[in-house]
Amino acid sequence: MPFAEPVYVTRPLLPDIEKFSDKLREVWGEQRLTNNGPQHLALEKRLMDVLKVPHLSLFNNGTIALIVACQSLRLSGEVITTPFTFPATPHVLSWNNIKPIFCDIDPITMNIDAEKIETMITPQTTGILAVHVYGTPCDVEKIEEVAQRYGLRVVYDAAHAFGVEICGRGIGTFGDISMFSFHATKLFHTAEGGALAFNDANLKSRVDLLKNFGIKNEEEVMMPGINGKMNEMQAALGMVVLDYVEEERHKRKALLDTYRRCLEGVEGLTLLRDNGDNIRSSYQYLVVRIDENLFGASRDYVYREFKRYNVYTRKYFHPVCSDYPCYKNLPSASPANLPAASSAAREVLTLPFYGGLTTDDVENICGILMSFRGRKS
Ligand code: T4K
Repeated sequence: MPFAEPVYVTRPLLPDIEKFSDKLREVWGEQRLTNNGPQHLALEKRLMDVLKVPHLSLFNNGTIALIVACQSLRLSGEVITTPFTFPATPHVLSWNNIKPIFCDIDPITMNIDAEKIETMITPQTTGILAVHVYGTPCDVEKIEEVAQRYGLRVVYDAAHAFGVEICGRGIGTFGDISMFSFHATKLFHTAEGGALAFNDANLKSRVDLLKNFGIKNEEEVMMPGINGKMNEMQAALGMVVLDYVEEERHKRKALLDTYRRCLEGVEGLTLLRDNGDNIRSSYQYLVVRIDENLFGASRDYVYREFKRYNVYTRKYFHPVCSDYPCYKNLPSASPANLPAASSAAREVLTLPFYGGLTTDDVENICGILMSFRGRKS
């Protein structure tokens, strides 16, 4: 039976509207709508605690934050990155006049293959832009080792990794800078928004100048900055949403357990690996890989047929960025160079995953998926 109402891949975490109204009243009272107002300052402070990072700067979205991260580290020439990500990742390099060099991914974690990074380094390489895809941490130790040996900067796109910790250490403390996205579709959100986190205290003033046109004071403009500021309505929403994040994490954990109970062990289906007790999860996406030969139905068939049941899954991340017209002619974009990324992009499907779903909903979704078995493409 199709669902009566559409079931999407995600739905934003919406707090009690009265609580948000109360916060908006505070904003109205201050008559301060943007440019480092009290909500902005309060959220910045709270997020440093929650994410366990020593320094943090809020932004109007994650993409602008990542553009500023590259600027603030003065990246140039070539930067090694992954093709298996959202378009924003390589695009921020292009917007900084940097050539993305695509490195293949690890077939299990689907993150950049840290063992291969070294083979892509040239005299033009200035940095590594790695993504904690679906919130699974990259091989941060190996990446740091290679970066140190070659004097490269490391930026992590942690768009999916809100609240992730490795042995109790905040994921935003690895590398030179990490970017978090606070888009509506993320576990924690400010409708649109993002942040940069870093360990180096000296970066704070440079990042904050770059996101405010380079303005130091009324007399001095220090550099060609951009407008990357988060406004007070976004920050106020974030202050309220933050109160609901732990509850949402628990709900998602229960849904994940149901997905595992229903789908683990099914031939041809592989759920994203459980990262074990040392890794705190972001519970951001529920991803399954579909092996067409073993499951007897292709990922594209499953994606299409789900719609007939009012279930709207997503193929994050197909197509791979190296196939976009703007990148496909780069030598590193050749599919022969990227076999693991190409096969992941053919097989992955992101299933509905958000606290508003019930156990019954998830059991129904899994039942529908199982009914596609053996139906080929
Ligand atoms: N790096 C990585 C690795 C990223 O994944 C992203 C963003 C970025 C960088 C850039 O960060 P931001 O600049 O966005 O902060 C969505 C998000 O828009 C995007 O933020 C996210 N990654 C990406 C993975 O997913 P779309 O184009 O798939 O979104 P959309 O509008 O199709 O939404 C997906 C589903 O969510 C809809 O079918 C219904 C539901 N939805 C969505 C919105 C916006 C709602 O129920 N309510 C909503 O308000 O990109």
